[in-house]
Amino acid sequence: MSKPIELYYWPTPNGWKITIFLEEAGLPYEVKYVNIGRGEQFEPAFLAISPNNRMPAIVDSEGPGGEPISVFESGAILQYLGRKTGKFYPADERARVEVEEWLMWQMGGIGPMLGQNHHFRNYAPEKIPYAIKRYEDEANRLYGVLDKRLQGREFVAGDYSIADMAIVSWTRGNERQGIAIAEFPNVRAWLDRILSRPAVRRAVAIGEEKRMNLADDKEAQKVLFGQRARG
Ligand SMILES: N[C@@H](CCC(=O)N[C@@H](CS)C(=O)NCC(=O)O)C(=O)O
Repeated sequence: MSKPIELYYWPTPNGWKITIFLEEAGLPYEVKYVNIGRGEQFEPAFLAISPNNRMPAIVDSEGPGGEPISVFESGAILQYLGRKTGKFYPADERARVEVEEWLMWQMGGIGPMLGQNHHFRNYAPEKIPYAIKRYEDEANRLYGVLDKRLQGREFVAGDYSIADMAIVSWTRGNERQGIAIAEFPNVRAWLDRILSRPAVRRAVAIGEEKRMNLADDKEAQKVLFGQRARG
C-alpha cells in the first residue's frame, strides 16, 4: 500500500476496534481526530463519509478497483479490512459465519446495551431505577453469555479475529460499567490474554491524552445528549 488509510477516530470503545485491527495487521494509517465532545461529527465533510454522525469511519484511497472508498460503522469497517488483508477474518465459510455471529452480537448487543447501561447509571439527568436495573441486568446477562462461550476457548470464534477485537474494546471498561468481573472468570482470562498483546496496547493508547472526562464536561454532554444529538 502506498497511501495510508485515513481513520476518523476518537478514543472510545468503537474507535479502538479499528486501531486494534490496524495495529495488528500492520497497515499504514493516519489518524484524523473527530472531537465528538465538540461536535466535529456534525461537520458536513465528515457527514459525507459517515451520515450517522458517529465515528469511526475510514477512507481507503486504494479501495476496490484501485479507487477510493469510505466506510462507516465499525463492524463494516472490520469486515472490509479483514477482506482486504485476508487477516483476522477467515475465508472458510463456516469459520467466517462464526466470526460474524459474534461480531454482530457485539454490534447489536454488547455495544448498545453497555452504552445504555453507562448512560442511565452516570449521565441521565434523573435517576430512573427501572432503566438502571434493566440495562444493568442486560449487561450482566451479556457478560454471562460471553463467559459461557469462552469456557475452554482461547478466542471467541476460532482463531483470534475481528470478533475478539470488537468485543474486547467494550469489555475492557468492565469496572466503569459496574460489572463484577470476578464473576466471569473466562472473560477475565480472555481480557488478560488479549489486552497484553503489544498491538492492542498500542491501539488503545492512541489519543489517550485527548480522552474527555464526560462526567465533568457539560459542553460535551450537551453535544452528545442534547437536542442536536437527538436530531
Ligand atoms: N454503531 C456505530 C456506533 C458508533 C458510535 O456510537 N460512536 C460514538 C462514539 S463511541 C460517536 O461517534 N458519537 C457521536 C455522537 O453521538 O454524536 C459503530 O459501531 O460504528
